[in-house]
Amino acid sequence: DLLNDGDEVAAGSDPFNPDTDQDGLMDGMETTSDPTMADTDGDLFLDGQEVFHGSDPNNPGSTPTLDTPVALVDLDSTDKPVGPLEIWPNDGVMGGVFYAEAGIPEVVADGDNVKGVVFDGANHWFVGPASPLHVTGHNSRSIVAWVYNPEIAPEETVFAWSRRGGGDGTNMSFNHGTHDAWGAVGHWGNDGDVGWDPNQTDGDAGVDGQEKAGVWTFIAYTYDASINRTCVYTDGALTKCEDHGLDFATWAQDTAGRALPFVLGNQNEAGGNRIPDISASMTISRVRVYDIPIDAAEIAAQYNAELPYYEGQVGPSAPTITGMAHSTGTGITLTWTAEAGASYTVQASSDLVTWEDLATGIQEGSYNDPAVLQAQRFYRVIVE
Ligand SMILES: [Ca+2]
Ligand SMILES: [Ca+2]
Ligand SMILES: [Ca+2]
Ligand SMILES: [Ca+2]
Repeated sequence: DLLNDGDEVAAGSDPFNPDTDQDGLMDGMETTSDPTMADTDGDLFLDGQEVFHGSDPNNPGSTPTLDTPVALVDLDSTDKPVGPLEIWPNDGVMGGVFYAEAGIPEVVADGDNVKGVVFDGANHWFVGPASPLHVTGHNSRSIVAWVYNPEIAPEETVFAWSRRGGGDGTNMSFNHGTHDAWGAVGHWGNDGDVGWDPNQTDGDAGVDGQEKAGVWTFIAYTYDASINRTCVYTDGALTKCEDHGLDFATWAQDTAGRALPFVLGNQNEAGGNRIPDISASMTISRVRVYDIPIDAAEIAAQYNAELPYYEGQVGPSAPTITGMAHSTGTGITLTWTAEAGASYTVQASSDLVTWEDLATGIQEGSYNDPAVLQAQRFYRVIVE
């Protein structure tokens, strides 16, 4: 971008973030679109989102179909050599790199040769490209990650953008923590925050959530702006959803007007800097970020596809419900794919938000629910 790195650092801008208009395309990638206009053709879709999803950023008659997940960020430690990792290349469509801003974390391989990057909870985090404007504001987004968290603190950040400090609904942090209000997601404020406990929307009990310590676990976050709903998932299965009353206004710039970056293992403060307090103390193996709300089937498919790499340290595969039979007098019978040695919980809901346990400790792959006199009733099956 014609500034040398020393001048950029001296001026407070970021030599790794040369995306002048913050549309997700670095200046050098804008070969046909305008590098100083985020939406060159004025069709309300940013140049980056158009290019990533296959539409023409110079033709307002060409707009993206946002139904296929395309990873903007794809960080994968499993193909990296063991040892210090100062620069973590982004394999996602945005390109660029994440760099170690303070201490330099290391890639390690455990006894089963499963690789991840160890974050020490003090000086380890990475700063990446600027968050594009189409995942800030009141826009949809998703994050998935494979993490191994030996001990879980109330708030430990896996991936973040925007910035802390408020107001409500302005931050974006995906966490692996025990806090029932914001252990999973920090959007800032009680309305927006989400924890890992399906039965708690606030409070600080921190004892019965679905965050898992001491095992490899696949965690996922989705925010669907069209219905203002956040959902979080554990090991391919839905943990909980929360519907929000406020309009999100996720920050794109810091208080000095500089583009806020994606951050792995920490969050941005209001001034665009990072402090150690809420950084990750865990091993992170893979992270991907999307600019659409990916659905439950996609999350289960990703979990099942990558599970073999972590096999032996995580639980059985997420079950697939294979049948729902109804007959008068006996109710509804669910059947699913059960694995030997696994136990399952069946839950029901009338609104996909609040779930109740119908039965736990089921070893076989079927369950009969006699309570069917309701307008609508949803079911899910979770591996225990
Ligand atoms: Ca750009
Ligand atoms: Ca542009
Ligand atoms: Ca456009
Ligand atoms: Ca277009």
